[in-house]
Parts: sequence; structure tokens; C-alpha cells
Amino acid sequence: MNRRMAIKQMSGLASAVVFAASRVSRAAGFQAAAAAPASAPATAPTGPFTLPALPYAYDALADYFDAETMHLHHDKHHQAYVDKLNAAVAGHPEVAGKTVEELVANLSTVPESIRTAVRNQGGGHANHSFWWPTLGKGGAAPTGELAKAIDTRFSSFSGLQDKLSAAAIGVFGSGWAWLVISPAGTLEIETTPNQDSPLALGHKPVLGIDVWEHAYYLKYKNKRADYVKAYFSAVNWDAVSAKFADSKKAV
Ligand code: MN3
Repeated sequence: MNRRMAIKQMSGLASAVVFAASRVSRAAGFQAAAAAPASAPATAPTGPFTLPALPYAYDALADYFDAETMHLHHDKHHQAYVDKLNAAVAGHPEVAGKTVEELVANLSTVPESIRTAVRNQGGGHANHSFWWPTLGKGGAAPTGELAKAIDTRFSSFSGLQDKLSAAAIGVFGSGWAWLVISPAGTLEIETTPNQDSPLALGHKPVLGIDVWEHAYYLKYKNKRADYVKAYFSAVNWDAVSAKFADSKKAV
């Protein structure tokens, strides 16, 4: 080995050592941060948005949605949307003064730097806040104005179930299938990807089926169709029918 080669090799070794050292210190820094969770909750914003309580027991829908899934879905997933939305709006008091529904319905008015976070995390918070009260015990089928509107638009309740089920099963990846009131006042079925809200399209949700795997994987594994079938037995039709009558008045 001549001198020039030796120097080259040594400098290569030296830079490898420096590189390794920087990797070590970065890893150590990461571990230090990860090992200090006690300080994180104290500084994380806890408002202005908050997780709504489930309007029934976690095992109330156990025949269709198991209690463990309900805990994870509500206490972990929905809570995470709320926490990340609060983190996004921190330092934006003009945004934090609005409801989450107002925010996702008017994304173009949200500062660009936080628009994607509001769309995703705010959408997740809005969609789940809408969803929980549509589930629970109460009636086996739509009633009143909703029953009439479904018959008019889809011929029958089973006609709606077939079309909404097909839409839910057909969502590629994570998203939602919805029954909505269009700006023209008609009932329509649509799907949204990720946590996009029908409110962003000017539509009012009547029913929603969450087809993120977190909603069904523990009980139904890869069988989304079985979960969608069970969903129709978990709907609180009395509450949904009453809310529809109110929404229809406001269109
Ligand atoms: Mn969900």
C-alpha cells in the first residue's frame, strides 16, 4: 500500500467512525425522547376539541362490534384524531374558535399550513363524532320521513341496504360509505377516502359506515362484507330517523 492509498483508506475509516458515532447519538437522542413520556401529556394541548363520551356501554353492541374494538376505536383512534387536531390548531386561535364541522365544511378558509391536518384529523373527529350516536339499540328499521325518503329513492329499505353495502365493500383501502342529503334535498350514496367528510362536499350525513380496518379487524378479520352486514343491525334507527327529520327541515 502506498502512502496515498493509506491516507485514503484511513480517511474512509475516520468518516465511517464519525458516521457511526452520529448514528449512535441520534439513536440515543431518540431513546431519551421516547423514554420521557411523562412530560409529553403535560405540554400537549387538551383543547379546544374534546372526545365525546360514547352514548352507550362499550359492550352494548357486542353482538356486532366487540367491546375491545369499541375501546380501541373510541379511546385510541378517535382520541388520536382529537389530540392531533388540537396540536394542529394550537397557535391558530381564529381556527380554534370554530366547530370541527365548520372547519371540515370550509377547508379552503383554513390556513394552508394546517389544512391537511384539519382535513385528516378534523375529518376523523367529525366523522366519528357523527358516527357514535347513529349506533346503539333503538328500532329495527328506519321510520317516519326517513322511511318514506328511502322508499322513494331506493324502492325499499333492502334496496338502500344493498346499495350502501356495495359502496362500503367497494371502498379501496380506508374510508367511509355514506347515505347523505344532497344540497338538492335528495338522498344519495357516496364514499369518501381516508377521513374526508361529506360536509366538505356540502352534503349532510344521515348514515356512515366506517370501513377502516380498525373498525372491524379484531372480530371480522379480512371479512369486510360480514362487518357491513352486521352494521345494519347495530344502527339506532329511531335516533337516525329523528335526526333525519331535523336535518331535512334545515336543508
Ligand atoms: Mn374509525
